[in-house]
Amino acid sequence: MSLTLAERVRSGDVRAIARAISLIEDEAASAAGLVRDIFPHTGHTYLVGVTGPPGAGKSTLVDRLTAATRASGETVGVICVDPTSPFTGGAILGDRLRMQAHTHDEHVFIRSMATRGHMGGLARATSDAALVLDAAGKSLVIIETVGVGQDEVDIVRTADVSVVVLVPGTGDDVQALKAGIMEIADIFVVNKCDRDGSERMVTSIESNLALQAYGEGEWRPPILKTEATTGRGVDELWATIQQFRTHSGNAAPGSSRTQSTRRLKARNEFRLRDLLTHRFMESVEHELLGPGEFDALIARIAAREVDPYTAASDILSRALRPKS
Ligand SMILES: Nc1nc2c(ncn2[C@@H]2O[C@H](COP(=O)(O)OP(=O)(O)OP(=O)(O)O)[C@@H](O)[C@H]2O)c(=O)[nH]1
Ligand SMILES: [Mg+2]
Repeated sequence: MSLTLAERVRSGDVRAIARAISLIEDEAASAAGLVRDIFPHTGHTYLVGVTGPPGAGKSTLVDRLTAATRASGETVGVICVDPTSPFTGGAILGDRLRMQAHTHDEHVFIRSMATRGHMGGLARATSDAALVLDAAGKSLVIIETVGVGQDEVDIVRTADVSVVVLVPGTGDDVQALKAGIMEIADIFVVNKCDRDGSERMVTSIESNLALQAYGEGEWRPPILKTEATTGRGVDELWATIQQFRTHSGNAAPGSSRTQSTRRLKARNEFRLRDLLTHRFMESVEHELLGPGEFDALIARIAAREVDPYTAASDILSRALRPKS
């Protein structure tokens, strides 16, 4: 009897994992069934989100971090999220090359994913891909994203630990990232500390943190310095991730325990809300409304023939009307 894709994923079959993630990426109809089949076997992976501005050295750092985690016996899945570029067509050759160190390690699975389809599609796809790696038995999954949009913030926010990578000499970055990313960082990394200005960057992050109030026993994001190209500081980063895990998982009663519970709730709430919104909009556009009707409605709003509130109410009442 031949095994199902879900069963092959669970056995850790590399080609099955790749195939499963492709189905998810393509939003194939069979992806929902796959997630349904593997879901009961997930929930064992620790999810590490790594984000930061373009070129900060995230991939180099993730590569080094992977080596460090392997040395302590973790099996690792890496997902690099590539904001689809019209110039490269989303190919992420650079990351592939930088991560070649692990190509012969059967306990490391590396995959890049690109934005496709609707808004929010990326966060949905990466969280499903992480489920696949979870079901395949990876003890650690690292997701690398460029911290630019809401999608990226969503991805990192729902990870078990969020690592924000910044580099010296780009004080503007703190400003640019502050909106979403600064608040969700559990650990700050100032990479490229071989360059001038890394202390200034640390100070700049510290003054940002000083504006926030941390309660008794609450985790205050540490700021680490790394040089990903040589691996300097990477063991400390791995140790800090483990400290955070211990802190949020089983430390003193009270705030700490609730922190990981809150993360988990946030992740599942995000999943459900996101999926429901996506499904609802799909059925509105493709089932409830006739061909072209959605666009026509948008044009009518532009022409001030109808206001957006009335348009939305009309759609909603049509969607909720019992079928006769
Ligand atoms: N000097 C120095 N260069 C570094 C360091 N870490 C990474 N780099 C270099 O910075 C460049 C970008 O590194 P990547 O790892 O691709 O950076 P990234 O953040 O993954 O880039 P994107 O995914 O394209 O946003 C490469 O040329 C790296 O060799 C470091 O610690 N010091
Ligand atoms: Mg990268």
